[in-house]
Amino acid sequence: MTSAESVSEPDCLFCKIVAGQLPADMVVSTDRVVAFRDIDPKAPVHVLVVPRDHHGDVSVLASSDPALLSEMVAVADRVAGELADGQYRMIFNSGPRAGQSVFHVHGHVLAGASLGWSPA
Ligand code: D5M
Repeated sequence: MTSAESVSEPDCLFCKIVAGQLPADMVVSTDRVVAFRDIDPKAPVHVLVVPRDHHGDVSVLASSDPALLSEMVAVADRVAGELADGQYRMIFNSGPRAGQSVFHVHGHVLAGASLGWSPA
């Protein structure tokens, strides 16, 4: 399946970014994954790693296409290597109480600083 044939949802914000219907500050693009800067950065480098295909959250993706989840981690590693010193935190918010607001799976890649540890 090519990127032009990605599985998408019509009302999904990230599907629209993947399709080029909305702008984004892209940093990496592969056959199955894109990475673009978060609009509300929480670290000097804050990039979202997003599969082109629509999956609601990380647990759905882990069940349906674990190889794609692995590709997302590889892209996160590439982003941190290209934009920072290779060290990073990757976060998946799964569910509204965990802070998920966009229901197209995405990993937050935070890098470029010493990171604190205070999610609450
Ligand atoms: O993360 C969703 C993230 O998506 C949140 O950090 C803001 C970011 N966001 C929302 N709209 C955009 C656009 N248009 N470009 C880039 N980043 C965006 P969650 O874990 O679901 O809360």
